Amino acid sequence: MSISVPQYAHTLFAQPCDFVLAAAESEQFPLSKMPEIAFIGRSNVGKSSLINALVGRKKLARTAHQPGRTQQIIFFNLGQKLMLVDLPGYGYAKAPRSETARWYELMKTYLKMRPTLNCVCLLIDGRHGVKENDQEMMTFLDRAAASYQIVLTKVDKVSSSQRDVLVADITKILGLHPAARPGVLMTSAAETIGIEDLRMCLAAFVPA
Ligand SMILES: Nc1nc2c(ncn2[C@@H]2O[C@H](COP(=O)(O)OP(=O)(O)OP(=O)(O)O)[C@@H](O)[C@H]2O)c(=O)[nH]1
Ligand SMILES: [Mg+2]
Repeated sequence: MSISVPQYAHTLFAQPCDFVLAAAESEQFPLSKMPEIAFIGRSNVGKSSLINALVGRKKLARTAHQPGRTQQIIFFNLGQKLMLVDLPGYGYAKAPRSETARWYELMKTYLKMRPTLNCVCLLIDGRHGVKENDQEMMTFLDRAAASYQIVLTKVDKVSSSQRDVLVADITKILGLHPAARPGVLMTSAAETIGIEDLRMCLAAFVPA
């Protein structure tokens, strides 16, 4: 008997999800054959919170009130089927320059050389829209030929008319970026909005 896509996605993300390791250098990236999804975006955009919401755990990925908390690349194994990767946030003005340069290099190495990377979720804070450094990241991902999905976060703080404007603006920008997947997903980790849709989008990378 076949199961529906929503059921498959729900079951996939209900599997146990375990911390694998936190890598500060590319030599530490784990060997893996699982399809991999990375979460990237400005500092404080809600990457760790979104990973927690996807796997239904409150404290798997560490979240923080202070921006710039995730400073390493953190790997999580979802039921031996999918690797979820929490990348350090970019654009935190108060981070020391030397550290920022190091994180950027690590992130760029990861994005360029990870053969199992199937999709990058590029998170955009729904309250702020696309910033210059988000556009730079899109251009970087285009050049690295890394396919990416735009995911709006914190939409619980955004009115429905603001959401419409944001989606229209982003759709225009996406036309300029060849590696961007079409469409914009709207999510709120705080109020569990759009989480099932994101699960379905990501489950498509996992063979049934
Ligand atoms: N209102 C609202 N707040 C959220 C949501 N998701 C995350 N936050 C808050 O935003 C802040 C940052 O969340 P994180 O998940 O730590 O963000 P991050 O992108 O992992 O941050 P760094 O690792 O520091 O780059 C925390 O205070 C969260 O509680 C959401 O859906 N709605
Ligand atoms: Mg984080």
